[in-house]
Amino acid sequence: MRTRDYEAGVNGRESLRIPFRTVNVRGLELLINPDRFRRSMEEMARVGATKGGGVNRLTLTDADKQARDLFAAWVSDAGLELQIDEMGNMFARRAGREDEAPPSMAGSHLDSVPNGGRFDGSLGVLAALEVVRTLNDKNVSTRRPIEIVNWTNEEGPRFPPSMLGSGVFAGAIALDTAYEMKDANGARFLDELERIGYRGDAPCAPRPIGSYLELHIEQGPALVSEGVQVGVVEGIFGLTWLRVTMRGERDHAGPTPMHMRRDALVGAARTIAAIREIPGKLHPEFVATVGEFSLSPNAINVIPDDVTFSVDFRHNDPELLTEARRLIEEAARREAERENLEVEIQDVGGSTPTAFDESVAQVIRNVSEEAGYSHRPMWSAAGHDARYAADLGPTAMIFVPCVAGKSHSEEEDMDWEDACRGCDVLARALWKMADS
Ligand code: HGY
Ligand code: MN
Ligand code: MN
Repeated sequence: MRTRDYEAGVNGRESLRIPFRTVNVRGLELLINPDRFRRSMEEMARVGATKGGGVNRLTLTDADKQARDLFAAWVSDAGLELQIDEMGNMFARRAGREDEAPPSMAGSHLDSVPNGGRFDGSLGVLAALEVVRTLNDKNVSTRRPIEIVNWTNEEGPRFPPSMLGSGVFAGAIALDTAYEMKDANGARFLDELERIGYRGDAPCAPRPIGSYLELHIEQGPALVSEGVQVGVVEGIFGLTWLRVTMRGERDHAGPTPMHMRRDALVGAARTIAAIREIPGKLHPEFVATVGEFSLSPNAINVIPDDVTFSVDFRHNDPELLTEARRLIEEAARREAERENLEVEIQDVGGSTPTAFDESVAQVIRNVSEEAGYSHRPMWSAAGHDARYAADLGPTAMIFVPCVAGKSHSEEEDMDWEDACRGCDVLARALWKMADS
């Protein structure tokens, strides 16, 4: 893991070796305690740590359990009441003066993609924890209760679709559907949730929320390329996940003449090449990705007869998402016919584009101004649990830059100053929302 000595900038502490790119945070008037926040981020980054400086914490694995247990211990140390629901979503609650009022929520996720980054998700959960620790330090009460959330299975690669825990919580996905999901090895979601001991009793169902805030790295190049410190996220792209299977005929790679072949890999390859051209036909911000691919028998001298690949496509215009799906299906059927293959297109999940709440976005703008941080409006092309929280109450997100905009990779990195600034904006905004 790349580490650098932490400049003794905060409280004059001696150098501490941490895995973050560090910059002097002396110049920031922070509400939060940057040392304590960094230590928690650093300790969480060790859970499922990979040699390349990232984390491997697929949902409901032992590493996910370890992260949950660590978070639960910190929640208890902070004197919060921990509630775990039927999907394993974790809600750490700090009482409010009017404790019956719908809570002000803030959170994100502790699961990761395979060999992902150590900030994706963790930043939002641990920044929310740091805000509550700061309110405790300052003995500040809030009108509303505050709930920090660690959502189950935000990422999705093991048990698609992504944002599963928040999707069930918002009533968009049925609990039983989630429970019966199976991973590539046939393990069932419910069995894994019980195995790690996080199948809670609290109902995983819609309830009123006063507001929801999520701090996250941008995972894209806009903020870092423009030198802007805070992204005020006003909405989130819709995304659709499909799995396409093409079946042909297994045969010998030698004696089978080319005109007699039904090669599933050729049909899939031509379809994938066609998919790559679709975003350019629709919109500069339209994106499409083939991320999963499997074929059988995967033998050098056998014509492949069975190929499955995923398609992930996103935009903030629902009509373009519909058109993209039509074009993808058209390409798959065309190439299947050309190679005399069977083709099956399966829905794996998705979510619709959603505008966040303008009043919450305005609070983020105001507190960023107050603190003297530059900011700009933007939409998120990455999926986040805020998408489903927005169905239950006023929601918006705070983005901060990450190095080169890179994410879902062990190279994911950020300047410590940006992490602190994001946490500071979350503190100021959550404090306001919880007293509103
Ligand atoms: O896929 C996404 O955008 C999110 O990281 N789960
Ligand atoms: Mn994330
Ligand atoms: Mn992610």
